[in-house]
Amino acid sequence: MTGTFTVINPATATPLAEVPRATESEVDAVIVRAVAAQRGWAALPPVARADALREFARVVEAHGEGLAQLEVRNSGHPIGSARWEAAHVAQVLNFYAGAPERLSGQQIPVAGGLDVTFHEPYGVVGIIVPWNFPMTTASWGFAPALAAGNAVVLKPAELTPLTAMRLGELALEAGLPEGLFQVVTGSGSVVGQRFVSHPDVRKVVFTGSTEVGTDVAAGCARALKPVTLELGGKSANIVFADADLEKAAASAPGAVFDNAGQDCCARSRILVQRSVYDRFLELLEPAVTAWRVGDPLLESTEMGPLISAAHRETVASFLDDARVAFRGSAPTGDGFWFAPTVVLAEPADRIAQEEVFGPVVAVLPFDDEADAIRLANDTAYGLAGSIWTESLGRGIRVSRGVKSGVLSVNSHSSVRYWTPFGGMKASGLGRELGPDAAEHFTEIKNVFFAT
Ligand code: TAP
Repeated sequence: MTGTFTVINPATATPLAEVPRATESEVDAVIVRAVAAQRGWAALPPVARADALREFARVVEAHGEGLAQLEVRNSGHPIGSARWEAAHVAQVLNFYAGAPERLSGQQIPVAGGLDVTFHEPYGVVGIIVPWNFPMTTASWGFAPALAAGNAVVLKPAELTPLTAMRLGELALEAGLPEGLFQVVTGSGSVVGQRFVSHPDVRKVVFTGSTEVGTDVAAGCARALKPVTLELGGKSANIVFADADLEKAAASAPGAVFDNAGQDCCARSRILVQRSVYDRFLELLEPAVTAWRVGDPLLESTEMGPLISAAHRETVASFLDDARVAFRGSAPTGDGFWFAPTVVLAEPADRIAQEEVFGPVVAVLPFDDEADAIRLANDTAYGLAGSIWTESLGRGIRVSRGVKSGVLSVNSHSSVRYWTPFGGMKASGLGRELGPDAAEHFTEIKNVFFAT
């Protein structure tokens, strides 16, 4: 190790842990162990891999409270959210524990013999995750990858490595073979880049910013390895005049301020039909000012701090030339606090185009359905979005017109482990979760048997 780095509690701005910073040769040693472990894992009967993943899920569930408490301290997530995240990891593992026995190929009619396809694991899969949802984003990669017979090397973000490290320990406690699921802490430019360049890492899953994701994809292209990218977003929450306005306004803060806006699916643009624009803002204001920001260990807290002092500065920079309509409140004192903020914007404004990744939402008016779709699509991103209308036909038309990977009508839900998740345009490449995710961690081999 070339040393360690310090992990900070963002709610108190105090040091929490010292974590090893892996060197490139240490990453290479980890990959050698992964290659060895993968051979034995892939050779197991499918039912044995399924049982092992169910046991991993059981152990994660049994340690759910500990994982949640750790996430609160490392990421500043409110305890209720952190408990949901820990439970979600166990659910994702359980869901993909059903996959090893379902990864069947095809028998294809051919002349003169028998043609069969096999779904074969890539080998070692490298997973690189960001700091905003450290546990869940990791599980979306490692659960289906392991189910499909791969070994996994996981690099958590330097800001939030603690729950990933704990999951690595729990995998061993659950009896997964040594080397099958390894967590490597260190910098993106060393550990992440080595996953991209190492010939024995045969697939990469990257969740993070569009900027770094583009570099990772270019590196994977050079190494001729597949990559899944889950990147940034600037999702629209579209409110039509015929919507249940009370419900739309009451739910809008949660759709953007959840996890302090550090959410790739944050509905950070609210597009409101002009005829109800003033009324909607009147309804939104009390919902925003009532948003409870504070100690993430309190059950009543809805929003914790931002992840770091540097990130708080970046978020604040978006307000320099913005028209602030109203703000909620946040603690003063230690911790990287930022009050929920509502800004009135024009389509070309920076705040309406770029991902803030903080608790700031831009509100923009639109005229009609076509205008709403045009504005919703008027950013580089295409991850998520919501449509509020009482008209079924409008809900169908607009959801088909908006170029985003995950949309919901009269709700803000984006994530269910059994439905596909991922972005269009600058928001990503490929899909995670859903019924097909384990297949995405296999290569198809076709074998012809002459008879
Ligand atoms: P990034 O700065 O892109 O970092 C993401 C991960 O990549 C971290 O582990 C980072 O390591 C690593 N990394 C940095 N440079 C690298 C390099 N050159 N090669 C390989 N890996 C490298 O993103 P972030 O700031 O942590 O996360 C915020 C972004 O993630 C937002 O844009 C957000 O929208 C996006 N996000 C998307 C989703 C989905 S599912 N679409 C989910 C969550 C977040 P270090 O820790 O060392 O920097």
